[in-house]
Amino acid sequence: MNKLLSLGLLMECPIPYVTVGGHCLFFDALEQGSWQHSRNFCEQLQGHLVKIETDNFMADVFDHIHHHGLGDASFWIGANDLAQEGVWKWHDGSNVRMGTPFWAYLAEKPPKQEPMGGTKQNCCCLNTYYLYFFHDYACDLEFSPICEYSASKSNATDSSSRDFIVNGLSVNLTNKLKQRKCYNDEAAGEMVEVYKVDQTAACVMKFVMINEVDVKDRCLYFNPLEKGTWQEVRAICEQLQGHLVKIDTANFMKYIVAYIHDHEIDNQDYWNGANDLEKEGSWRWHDDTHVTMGTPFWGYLVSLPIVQEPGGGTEENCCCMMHTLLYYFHDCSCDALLSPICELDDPPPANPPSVLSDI
Ligand SMILES: [Ca+2]
Ligand SMILES: [Ca+2]
Repeated sequence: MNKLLSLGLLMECPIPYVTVGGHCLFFDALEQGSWQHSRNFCEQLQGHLVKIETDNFMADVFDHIHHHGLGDASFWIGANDLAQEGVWKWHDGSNVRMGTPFWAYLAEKPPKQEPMGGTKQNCCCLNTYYLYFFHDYACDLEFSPICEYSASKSNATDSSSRDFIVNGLSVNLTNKLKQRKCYNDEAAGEMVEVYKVDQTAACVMKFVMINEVDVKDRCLYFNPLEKGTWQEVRAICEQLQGHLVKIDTANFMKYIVAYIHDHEIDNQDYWNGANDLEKEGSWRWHDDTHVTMGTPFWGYLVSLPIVQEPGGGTEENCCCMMHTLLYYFHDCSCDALLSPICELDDPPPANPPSVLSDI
């Protein structure tokens, strides 16, 4: 990164805003009011109710709430379906992303995900009770505002937030087929669509490459037909020169969950690489890096009060993604029989350097 860019990252926010994830935000836990009141409150501060368009930014917001002692407050954000029931929008008219890992859920059969309040609930709240996952509520309830400074987007240089292509997953099938380039012939025809793949990208065997602005060069292999214990499917991944997938960013998680739904392999449950086998409560990936805890990664059991996973102690040491729990992380017994999502150890670069250029 060059010097100017790194200076840009040190963007200063006008009082009372603070920098969170490259945005200028103001969390006012003392102010309470309806969604409309909160929106007006933000406008008086040259802002708007915060727009949380990426999962990575959602993780930053959650992190800020927890590290600044705001964990008892519930907050209004900008998302609403006031103009048209069921069509959730931000203040600037852009669409709100639905599903995992943004919205809260009820673990029912079949699983149900918020928003579920119909015309009675048209405003989106990050409720402490629901672990700050998105939830629709009646707009006249009283919560606190999270304001975002309206000019902060033009100053921010956080590429994960700014350059994220909201509809990147909804490229039409023709485009997907044109862009797909990362399977051998054997795999062609089965589970082989990708979202955006560089023409020069090449994963090996049955791996598919996710190559987005915010998630680069990740080669994945989903096999819903294979089932095994965590150890067994880990061995399968290792035979393929890979490991059980390391889901290290919330945006990456979003693409994985979207892939599972788009390919209709969403009646299956999957293992990822996270485990606390070595030391109880210390969740690690295959490379010994720490697993990020909390929202928006980890799910919860719907009980009173709602408690976030992992909660299984020494009985449950492997991380599962269950379709009935909308693919949020849960700890499971490592002996459960689930399917692998493998990731290639050394993916080829999407743009390999040409040795013949400029000669
Ligand atoms: Ca509604
Ligand atoms: Ca455990």
